[in-house]
Amino acid sequence: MKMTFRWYGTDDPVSLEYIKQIPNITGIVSAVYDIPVGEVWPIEKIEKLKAEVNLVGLELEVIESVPVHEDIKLKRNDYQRYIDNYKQTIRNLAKCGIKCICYNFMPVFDWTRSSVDHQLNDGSKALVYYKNEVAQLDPTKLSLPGWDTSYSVMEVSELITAYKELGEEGLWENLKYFIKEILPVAVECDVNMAIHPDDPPWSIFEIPRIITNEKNLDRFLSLYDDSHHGLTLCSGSLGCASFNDIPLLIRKYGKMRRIHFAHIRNVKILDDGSFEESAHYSRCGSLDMVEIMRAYIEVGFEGYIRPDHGRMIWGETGKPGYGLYDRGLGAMYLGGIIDALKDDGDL
Ligand code: DNO
Repeated sequence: MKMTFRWYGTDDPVSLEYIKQIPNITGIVSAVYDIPVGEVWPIEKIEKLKAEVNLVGLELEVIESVPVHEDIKLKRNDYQRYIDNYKQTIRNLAKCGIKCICYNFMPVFDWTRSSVDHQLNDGSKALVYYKNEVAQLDPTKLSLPGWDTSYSVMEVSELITAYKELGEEGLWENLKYFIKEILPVAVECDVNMAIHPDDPPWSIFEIPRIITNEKNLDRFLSLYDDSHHGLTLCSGSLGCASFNDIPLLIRKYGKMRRIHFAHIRNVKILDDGSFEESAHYSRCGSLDMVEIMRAYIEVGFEGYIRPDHGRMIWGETGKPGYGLYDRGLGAMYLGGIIDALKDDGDL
């Protein structure tokens, strides 16, 4: 396993030099952020990002994310041009040494929470999803970090209507088309495509969501019979629904060599199915992190792993979920579990 850390580029308040000081991090996960969704990522920009990362002695082998344009997900308007662009971006990334691309197929909204700075009992601030509060939200007025904010209120309303009309099966059809188009390129370039599950893994605002549970992950993987077609197994996204058994999913898809990237974080599931993002430490949430790491080690996982969302602690401010301190604690906790479980103590 290679322990990595997400970095949002030069605008990120967390510096590469600080990330480098976390003892077990060997690589950075990042993206080119100044290209509009759907356009080709030029080689020069990817090379520049890579050079910045390499300068501090870290690797850049994973991209999170290359976003999928809504026209592709809806298979309308300019979708074929955007798919061709996506293929070219895969080729360009491969030329720069990228081995794994994370992406998602969530309509309109990426991850969704009711609050990104909810104060927990210990004074730290965390992202939370309270079902009753989400039910009150106006989806056209939402804006969270990581979301594509280039859409106007009108456009978001139109998109929501289009997805409701498309429905789940329509979304599956469009995903299938996209996968059949891009995977041959990924295979040829030897790049692993790792879809990120929907977060949370259930439909929100009556918009379909399909990368949600074991049955649908099976269906997704059956769309293309090649190991380059795989998953970002996100313990927090899938694990906030008690119907998902994370160690079981890791063992199953890990044995099949379909997990390429592991996002590891803990969540505390509340009685009504709401959840709070907690510290990585097992006792703070509902997931058994030791069992999760045991599953990865058992299947001989050799892909990339990263601590996922952290709380804001010690007065840190910044991008919700992506501060330095709590993710640093998470990386060390996960590293400690790995060392304790592995016979040879080797990452
Ligand atoms: C949230 C992240 C997601 C993820 C994308 C992948 O913090 O896990 O935004 O990067 O869904 O495409």
